[in-house]
Amino acid sequence: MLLACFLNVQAQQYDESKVPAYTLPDPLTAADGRPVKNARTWEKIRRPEILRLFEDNIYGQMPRTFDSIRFAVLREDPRAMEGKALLKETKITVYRSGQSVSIQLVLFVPNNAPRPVPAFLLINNRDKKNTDPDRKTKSPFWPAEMAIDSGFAIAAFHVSDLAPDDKTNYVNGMLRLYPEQLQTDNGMKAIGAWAWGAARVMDYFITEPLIDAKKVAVVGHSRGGKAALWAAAEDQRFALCITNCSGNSGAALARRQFGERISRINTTFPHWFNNNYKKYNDRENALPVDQHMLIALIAPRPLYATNATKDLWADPKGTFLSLKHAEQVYRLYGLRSSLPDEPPAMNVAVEVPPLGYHNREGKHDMTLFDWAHFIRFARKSMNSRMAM
Ligand code: GTR
Repeated sequence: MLLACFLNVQAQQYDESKVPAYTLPDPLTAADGRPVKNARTWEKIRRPEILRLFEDNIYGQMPRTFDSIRFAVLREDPRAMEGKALLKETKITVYRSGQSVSIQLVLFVPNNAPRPVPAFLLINNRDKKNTDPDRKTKSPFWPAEMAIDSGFAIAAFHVSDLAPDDKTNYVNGMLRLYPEQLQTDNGMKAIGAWAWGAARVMDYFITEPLIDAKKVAVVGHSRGGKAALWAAAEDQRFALCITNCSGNSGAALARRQFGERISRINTTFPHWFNNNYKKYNDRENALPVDQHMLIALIAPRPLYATNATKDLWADPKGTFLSLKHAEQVYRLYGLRSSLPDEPPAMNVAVEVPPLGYHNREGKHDMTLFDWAHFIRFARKSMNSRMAM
């Protein structure tokens, strides 16, 4: 067993010259061979096909129905952050078939910006202290003061409310409402559950007069970044997606087999993706999709992806290439990407919508540098003619 683990770790590689030749599945050829030449055919035929392929082969189904949803205010402080912001904590409870699940949402809204305001929503996969409503802990992972000073609301929920991040306990969350998901090979697991949670927060934002629900960015780091991508792909109400160091099964191309691979992620985290995904362990080329098609599902909405130079595990180049290969779908909407042909130098941000990217100096993390660029990109997205 130990030896097997060791061999598995050894199988990951960081040598660009060892990236195999590969052919990506074409986002613009429909299953019946028809070329997709305009946004209409993309939306009517090809986009639903690709969404289905991701559901069936990677992230699982996304249940859309439930019996009811309730929003209960737990705490409201109009003079939080020394008067700069309103703090509102809300319990979002979803009911189905006699079961319920609750999401605890922390939200700060700037007091000096015209309401309703645009918002960032973080899918928090790290310690809850990172999103401290009392601001005793001020973490760069969720720099609420920075967002508030920039005129944005900022919200967060913790992944454990939806599915504990654990291969046995992940079922003890929203999946209690959807036990049928556990009976099928294309049923959702933890990453799907976290993305589903983001969609329920959006259900709440739509009823919240403080928030401009047409201007909500879903943000996630690493495994949270995978969930943010999936949330934005599944729920087109998100105006913008920010995926930080999301790597394998996130924004990085699987076929490059660089850094983390499908076999490894499925072994270490068997509770993240559906059962069918295990068929692609060491068989990346057999997948009917690659991750550029996940980016394409977010088009024409703006997307910002990041990497960190010391985080080769998440394949910075493969992430950049994924965005490049999604450009063709943005073009169907008349949107030109400003991404250069080659990845930009370290710390150089391409922050022109619809596709933004940077590779920050440093390790696997989400920092003030990253957030400063998210804010600039979100601002530009809002000021342009695009979705946000
Ligand atoms: C790693 C995993 C990555 C990424 C990361 C994280 O162990 O291999 O895919 O999700 O965890 O979430 O920080």
